[in-house]
Amino acid sequence: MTSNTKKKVTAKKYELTACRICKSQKLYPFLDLGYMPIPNGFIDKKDLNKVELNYPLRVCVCENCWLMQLQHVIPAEIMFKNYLYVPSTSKTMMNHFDQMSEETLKVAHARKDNLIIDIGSNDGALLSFFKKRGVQILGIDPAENIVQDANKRGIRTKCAFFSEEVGIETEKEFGKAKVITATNVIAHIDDIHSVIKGIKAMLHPQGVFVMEAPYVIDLIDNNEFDTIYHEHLSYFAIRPLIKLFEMYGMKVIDVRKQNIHGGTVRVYAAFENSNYEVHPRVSNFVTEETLKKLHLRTTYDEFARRVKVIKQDLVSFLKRIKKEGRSIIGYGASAKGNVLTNYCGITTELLNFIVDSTSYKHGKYTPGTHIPIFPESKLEKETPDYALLLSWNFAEEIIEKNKKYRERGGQFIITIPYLKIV
Ligand code: JHZ
Repeated sequence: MTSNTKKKVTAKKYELTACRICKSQKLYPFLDLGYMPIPNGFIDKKDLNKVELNYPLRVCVCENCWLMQLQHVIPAEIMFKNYLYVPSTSKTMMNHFDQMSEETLKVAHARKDNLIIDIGSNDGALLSFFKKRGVQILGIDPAENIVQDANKRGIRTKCAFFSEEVGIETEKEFGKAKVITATNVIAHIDDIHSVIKGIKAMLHPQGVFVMEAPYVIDLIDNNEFDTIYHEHLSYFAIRPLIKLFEMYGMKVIDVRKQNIHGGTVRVYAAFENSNYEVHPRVSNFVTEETLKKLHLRTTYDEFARRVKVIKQDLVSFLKRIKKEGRSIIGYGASAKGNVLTNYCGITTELLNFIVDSTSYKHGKYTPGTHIPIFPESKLEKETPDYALLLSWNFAEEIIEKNKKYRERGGQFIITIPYLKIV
């Protein structure tokens, strides 16, 4: 464990002054997770003693449209230009994308000559399934390292931060898209209005836009506080999204709940005057959001209270078993794991190391907490007493593939929605 200098970056500089969607200034702050490094800012060994910038991680909710959002916005260039997260190392993710590509093409009545554009296409995990189904594909992503790899593997990808200008330019170069997808990326973009304008520029008049994002009801109900990090600027419910699309002559035509990432919504939108009808599921979601009291401060205050309890319970449990002489490691060097460990002050005093399936992350150290990351095979070799599941969203896949570890007495610690041992 090294002790580098942590530098707090002035909160004022990045503070939000109005709601990202409706521009109201009635922002109610309810949870402060402290100062943290950027969530995917994994560190090379040679940089461990360098100054590490820590930014405020606080959440508020707009009391006009009830969009939950971060109170501070860290510039995208700092977070996404060189990116280490890729979805394709998880079987669960790949099955999810396979199903998504099939469903989306059906909803949009797409033909083989239609263009499908994926915003935030990362390593082309989703586009690879569209390609397999024979349609034309184009990815747009800002991470230079990942875009290079995607193009080498035959996934046509343009390197850019998506915006209105990029949308207009892309339409001129490639024509209209029948389907535009955006999984886990709209919540990451500050100027959401520019994004919708860019989508409008590229979308065919009878096309569909499909986005996925963690659903705020699941996040609150299941205490998924570690999904709150600097990359995730917005935490979507359906009601604020309907409002956003309406501002631009578009309508939400369907919403389908997905089990991925602790509960996600897949939202379909199209032009107001297109042929698509609005599915009754859309109003069911809106009703549910009222029943769940997303329009009341107490819902958010209660959530913040539970987060503090989780922290206390987890830290005292880890300290106790460590004192008893047990060995503990982390499983999954996820962004959410970096939030959990930084918020709870979990360093190498408690976790010996973390294992992860992403080769880009091997040999690096977690931001802030400086825990070394190794390939998953190290779990087999060392058989620690406990593995703290830092990617609880893939619990099923991870627990299933580590049967041998469990047979030898190894146990998994799961933190979300509450502390349990498997
Ligand atoms: P995972 C990322 O968040 C970043 P993270 C991003 N901001 C986002 O929105 C969400 O995804 C959706 C590893 N793993 O998906 C791989 C194993 O080691 O929870 C990953 O490093 N073995 C775009 O980083 C990590 O766990 C396995 O068997 O919080 C999972 O990261 C499996 C299945 C995964 O996302």
